[in-house]
Amino acid sequence: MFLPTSSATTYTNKLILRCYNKKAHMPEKITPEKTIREEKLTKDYPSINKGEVLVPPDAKFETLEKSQPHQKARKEKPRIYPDRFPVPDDKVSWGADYPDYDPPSFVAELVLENDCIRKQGGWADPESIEATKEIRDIVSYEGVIRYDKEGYPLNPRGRTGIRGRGLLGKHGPNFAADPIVTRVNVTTGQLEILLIQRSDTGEMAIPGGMVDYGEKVSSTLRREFKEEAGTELDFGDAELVYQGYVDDPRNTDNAWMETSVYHLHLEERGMDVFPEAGSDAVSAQWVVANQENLRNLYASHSASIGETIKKWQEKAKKVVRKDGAVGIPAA
Ligand code: RP5
Repeated sequence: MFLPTSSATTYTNKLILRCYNKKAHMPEKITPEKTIREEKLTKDYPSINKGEVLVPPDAKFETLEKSQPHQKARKEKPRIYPDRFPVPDDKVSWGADYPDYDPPSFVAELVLENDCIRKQGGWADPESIEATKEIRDIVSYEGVIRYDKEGYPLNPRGRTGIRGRGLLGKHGPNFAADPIVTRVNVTTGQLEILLIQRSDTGEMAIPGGMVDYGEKVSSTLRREFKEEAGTELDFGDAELVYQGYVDDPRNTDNAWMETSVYHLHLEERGMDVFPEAGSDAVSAQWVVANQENLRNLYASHSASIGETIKKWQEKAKKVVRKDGAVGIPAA
């Protein structure tokens, strides 16, 4: 059927086709078909006292709690960012009066070059917020988004000391997916996590990445894991651990990272996974889940892994000791 359209409508339609499809895109949830299976370890599990447990059952990870103020997003930054305007603890919240607040505005050249209206296949929103709102809705896992006087979305965890989008392509939330893949090493009896070393900051991190517009989370998890850790895995059985804000050093007042963290426990199968660093990683390796290794990971990744271990312990009825050993809670 032919429907006549005005040239203005045709132009808008072209933009929508080139950029997004006008729908608000939030990555959907995976529904696992199977539940976690029992470990078939060849060795006996040690009995572990409460005080020796790496992640106690009542552990709380502030950065994963909605409306908790961020830390890294106002204290760290990529090298190309201007210095962040100081944001003291009591001024993080948008509700706190801060009349002197005058942060620099910064949008990376790479972001502007990838404006999806100007470039076929560009992954960034147009710089104009009005043009962005024409082509897609802005939605967040953190709830209703607040906007500033010029119509730009405001970071749900408060001030960051920088306006603009920085290195992030989208106004508001930029969606990522983080695959946390674990195994129990059958030789050592320790819980291990597959981590990469990021090439941008040099920090150890979960091998996650950005969800392409309209892409299924399971596809992102698979694609990113392959790209960064060199291994093909099926995430159909992965369990959702967390969905929301990431305290990422690239975040600004108007653009921030949000992620879907999924956990896939490989049991003994993990012993056949030999990671190889992909394009965005310096290295990819199995790392023992001990206190030292999990302390200073990229962005909120220490908290995401902590929450994962907490949930896994509950489900598997096991506990992880501070040195990574998997055992049974002492009576
Ligand atoms: C973090 O940035 C997310 O948790 C995810 O791991 C990562 C995605 O960004 P790139 O790795 O694609 O730079 O906020």
